[in-house]
Amino acid sequence: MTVRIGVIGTGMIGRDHTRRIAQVLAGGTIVALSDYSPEAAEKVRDELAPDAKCYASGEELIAASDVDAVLVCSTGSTHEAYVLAAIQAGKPCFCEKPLATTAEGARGIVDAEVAHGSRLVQVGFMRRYDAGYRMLKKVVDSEIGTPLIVHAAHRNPAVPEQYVTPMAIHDTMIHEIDVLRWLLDDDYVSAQVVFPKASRHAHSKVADPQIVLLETAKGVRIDVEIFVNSRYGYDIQCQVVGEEGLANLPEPMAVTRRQNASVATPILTDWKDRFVDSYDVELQAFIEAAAEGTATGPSTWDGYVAAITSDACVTAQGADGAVVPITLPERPGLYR
Ligand code: ISE
Repeated sequence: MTVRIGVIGTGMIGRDHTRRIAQVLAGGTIVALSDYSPEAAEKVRDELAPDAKCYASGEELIAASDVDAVLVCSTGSTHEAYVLAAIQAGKPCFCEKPLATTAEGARGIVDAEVAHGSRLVQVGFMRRYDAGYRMLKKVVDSEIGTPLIVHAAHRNPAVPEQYVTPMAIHDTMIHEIDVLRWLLDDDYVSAQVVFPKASRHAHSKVADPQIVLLETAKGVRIDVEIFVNSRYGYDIQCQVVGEEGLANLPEPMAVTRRQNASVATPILTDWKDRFVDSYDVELQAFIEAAAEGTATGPSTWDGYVAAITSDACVTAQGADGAVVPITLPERPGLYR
């Protein structure tokens, strides 16, 4: 079966996912597009999916009888309503992060999916599909003994003026929040944020860098450095310290040069390049599950837990170094 897919939001990531489905992946076809700017949707249709129909609203696209599954790639504040509408229509739905902009909103989606009775939603936490993180997880699961500590870093070269301190959590560290839970098969119980001396390259509305300290239910301590004006590149680091050894996230493949009395390995600068292959793998998984009328991978529950944890981290940013507890409600059977 070819899954007939509608894409809501044809900006950067929506356009890129349209290209993937139209040109790279198997089993899906783009039949519908919509964007708050109709011209933007038409442009993507003309370039990548000439047979797709453009809809005036996401709601109309979801309701269309020839749309089997939906990709929500619009601006974050609109995700919740579209995902709820897709569940209501019983259609598999891939939602870019965040699932909702508030934990309460994400909870509403959990409740709707539980009421539906089976999984329909995959959240776009693509790092779980990255070959490097998958290799790391294999080693953590079986070779270095019980994990004790994680040292992680998320560095961007620079961020625009609109990027403010809470975005370091909601927009940037949200990836570590999800992937480290998955890597350790654990949940967080507390968060604390400390601020080192600020970089002179950071503009006035973002405290940069920051160190987020998380503690898990199993007692693992995690430190994540978020440094969004690092200048030198886009650099994602993750080291797990276990009882029997250490494991490091592999570096992206790059050609090392020995020249002029030095050894040099280039570092990426654009975050869109760093996990480019994992976007292909996550969307192929979505298409395959959608063909069966279901969803796999990062769930609504994972999106909800990420929202609760993000809120605690943002509270911790304003708590002068205090430890903020994280309490999760009981996990519904659907997500066990
Ligand atoms: C962006 O939205 C991402 O998803 C990137 O992975 C992250 O590095 C960046 O800081 C975010 O703005």
